Order: sequence, then C-alpha cells, then structure tokens
Amino acid sequence: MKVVYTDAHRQHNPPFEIYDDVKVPYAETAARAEVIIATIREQQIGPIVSPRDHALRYIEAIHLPEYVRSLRRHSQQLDTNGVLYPSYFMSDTYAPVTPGTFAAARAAVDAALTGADLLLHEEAAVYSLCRPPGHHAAHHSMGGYCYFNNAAIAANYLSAHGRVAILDIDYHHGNGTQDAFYDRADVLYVSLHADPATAYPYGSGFAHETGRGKGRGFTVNVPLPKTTNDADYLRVLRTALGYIKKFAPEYLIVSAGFDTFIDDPIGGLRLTHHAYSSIGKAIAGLSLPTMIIQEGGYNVSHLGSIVGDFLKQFQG
Ligand code: OKP
Ligand code: ZN
Repeated sequence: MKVVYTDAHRQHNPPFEIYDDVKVPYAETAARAEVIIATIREQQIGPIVSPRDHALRYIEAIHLPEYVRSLRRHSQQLDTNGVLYPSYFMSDTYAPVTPGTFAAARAAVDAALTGADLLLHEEAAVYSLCRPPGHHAAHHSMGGYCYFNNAAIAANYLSAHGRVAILDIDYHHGNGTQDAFYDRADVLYVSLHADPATAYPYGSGFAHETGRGKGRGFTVNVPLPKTTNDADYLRVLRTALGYIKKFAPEYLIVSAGFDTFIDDPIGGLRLTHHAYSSIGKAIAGLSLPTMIIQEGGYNVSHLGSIVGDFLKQFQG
C-alpha cells in the first residue's frame, strides 16, 4: 500500500495544552508521526510518497473561508515561540496556534487529498499519515488537536466520484466530521467511540444522533463503555461494517485513531495490542478502495507497532 507522508508536521509543536485551567504538556507530539513512519520504513509497509499541493478551495468546501484565513494570519503573525489561543474560532483549549500550525495543517490536508487522488487512480489502499489530526475540526472551529478536517475534506473531494463511507475508530467521537455530513445522504459517517457522556468531546456522539433531513439514517454513532475489550470491540465493529456494506460505497475512508489502546495516556478502552491486526483484517475484508487517515493515538512506545499491525492487513 502507498503511504503519504511529509515531515512538514514538525513545524507544529505546541508546548502545552490547557486542561482544567492548568498548562500540561501537549500530548499530540511530533514524536507520534516519527515513530509511525519509522515503523513503516522498518517493516517495509509501503512506498512512501510526498503529498502534492492542492488548492485551498477543497479546504474551503468544508471550512468557512474566514476561519481558514484567520488560522493562516494568526500563524504568520506569531513570533518564533509564540502560542496563541484565539478565542473566536476555538471550541476548547486543546488546539493552540503556533507559527507553523497553518503550514502543518495544510500539509496534512494535502496528504489526505493526495491519498484520495491515489484511490481515484485505482490504488486499492492508501495510508495518509496526517498530523495534526482532523476529526474534531468543524466548519469554523479548531479543537481537540485538530485544525482542518483531513478526513472530511478528502471525503467531500471523493464524493464527486461516488458515495463515500467514513468509519471513525478513534477513541473520541469525530464531532467535526459528523457535522460536515449530518444532512447528506451521499456520505455515510459511522463512528465507534467512548461514551461522550464521560469522554471528550462530551456534547456529541450519542446513539440518538442519526442525521438530519436527507441525511437522516446516514450517521451512525456507537458509544462504548470504557471497559470494552478486544472481543467486545470486534463484535461491535462487525455490526458497524454491516451498515457500511449495506450502504455499498464507492470509497471507504477510515479515520484511524489508536487511542482505544488500553495504555493510551489520554484515551484508553481495554484493547490490547492484539486487537489492531484483527480490526484491520475485518475492515480490509470489505474489499473497498480504502484510504486510512491518521487521527489520534498517544502512547508513543506502542503506537508504531499497533499502527503497523493494522496497516499490514491492507497489503496486497
Ligand atoms: C483528539 B483525537 C487530556 C484532555 C485532552 C482532548 C482530546 C483530543 C483528542 N489532558 N482532551 O480525537 O485523538
Ligand atoms: Zn482521539
């Protein structure tokens, strides 16, 4: 499988996030992407290609142009070590702007769109190593380590060529992605995540959220208890894959977060490292043209190996 990666993400390196009014070290580190790409090289998972530049209009199809401009302007105006928490376009205190934020976030979108181009050119499976992640970024708000919604932008781009299903397996509900397609019937959003009654992003991801208007029935939320283990998860995943099969999309996008891992420092269901090859195998079993987009996963000592186990299921 082809892997799309650039080290442009390194210029986005916020020193802290604000949690309960206290500054804590930023969990969404550059080291995350570094350990993943190192594993991909070691295990020879795929040829690594660089993203190609894509026009801003693909971002602006999902995000308010003023929001995009404001993120660019804020990044450009900051001093070298500046960190900004702009109040207006921000939904929480977990997505600070630094001088390199706009460029890194845009490069992550380019990685997602380049992955989409590869699918359009008949590639069976592609992995876009996006950093920063995207699924909490909404129409005009950054939040939860996310600035531009890589998966939503790629899904919208691919939707010009056929129906798209998004399967979000990050520990956290992808509220930004859900919002982007809430009233659309041509993009199915299916998410498995920790119960939003007690996990970030709190306000959304409940089972009763199923879409609106024409989109009714095209959003599926499966909140899970934090005690969910490998067997529980695979059972629920198989049901979720059934909805995708029934929808019969042309393309599948996986918002792939690995913070469901039991020892994840900020998430953590009870999934062991064995789970990720089984999850990958089950998804690959759909035999759809599939783009995997990196979202969360914060245990840097295990991240490389669990992402590698997952990706290997999509080879050949
Ligand atoms: C982004 B993604 C812990 C609070 C962190 C923000 C979580 C963002 C997750 N100090 N809350 O979905 O992995
Ligand atoms: Zn997450």
